[in-house]
Amino acid sequence: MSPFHLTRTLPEDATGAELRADVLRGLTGTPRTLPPKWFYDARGSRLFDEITTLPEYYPTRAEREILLARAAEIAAAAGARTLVELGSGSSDKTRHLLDAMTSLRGYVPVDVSESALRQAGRALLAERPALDVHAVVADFTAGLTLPASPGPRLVAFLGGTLGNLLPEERGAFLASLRALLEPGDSLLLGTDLVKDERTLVRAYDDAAGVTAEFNKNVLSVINRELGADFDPDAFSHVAVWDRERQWIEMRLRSEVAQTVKIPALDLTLDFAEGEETRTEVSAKFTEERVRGELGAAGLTPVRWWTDGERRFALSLSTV
Ligand code: AVJ
Repeated sequence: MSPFHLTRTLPEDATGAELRADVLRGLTGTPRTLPPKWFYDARGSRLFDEITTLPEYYPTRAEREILLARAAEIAAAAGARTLVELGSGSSDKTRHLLDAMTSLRGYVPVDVSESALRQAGRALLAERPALDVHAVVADFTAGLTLPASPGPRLVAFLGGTLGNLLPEERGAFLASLRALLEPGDSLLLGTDLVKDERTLVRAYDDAAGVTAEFNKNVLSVINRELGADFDPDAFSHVAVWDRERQWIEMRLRSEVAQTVKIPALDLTLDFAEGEETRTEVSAKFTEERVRGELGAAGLTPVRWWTDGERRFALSLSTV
């Protein structure tokens, strides 16, 4: 069996310092905001996994449908010896792709969660003992250095997570991905597509209330990590489609006028009744917009695949 390598690029305390900075900036700004990456502690990750199984939340199923149907085509077009996966999580959707990549020698999963990387790496090596797995614990939005690996490389960024970045962050992020690629390498990008408002809003405001729990979980994260006294039940979940900016916005609405203390930041916040804090943007794309943003980052889109209902897309780009 090939050894399992793991590289940490996150300093032990990076998360704490970043959370404090993000919460301070976001909750003292106007309007108040919180970055979506803080949803994902152990409970938040479990809730997200539950979201992906909800009848209303179509993106995961639509993307899996494309990967299943097109894995051989994607593998042939990329001809890669190394698969790099950003935000690999449990690597389960990637299995289809890995199985189709006949020239594959190495897999480089990149994630902020070391436990997810270890678990996924172990499971994968049990099935593919000849595969070189080099996991990287990193925040891929903060400038990424990859371990040396045989080219050509296929960098996969799936799940529609690009949409959680704001437009200006997206441009910088795609340019940083472009900078990682060498001639012959390619980028496989998953993007959710613009569709009717009802379908979009229901995907982010499910009947069982799982997305509401997921949204409020960020308050529990801040309570635990920063000693705050948010009462998650005093906030309600809001999901709205911003037609102009073409994104779904999740917010937490303060149901009453209330004061919240965040001791680790020496901060006291007054929330007005009805005041909303933006907790996530999830942009939806058209093919033209994806092409435009890839092109602006110096990437050349070469293939475009959607599911049968054209809800979600995978695009392949080269440099
Ligand atoms: C992390 C991009 C897969 O924006 O759809 C799910 C996160 N938020 N429900 C998305 C999410 C609310 C999700 N992705």
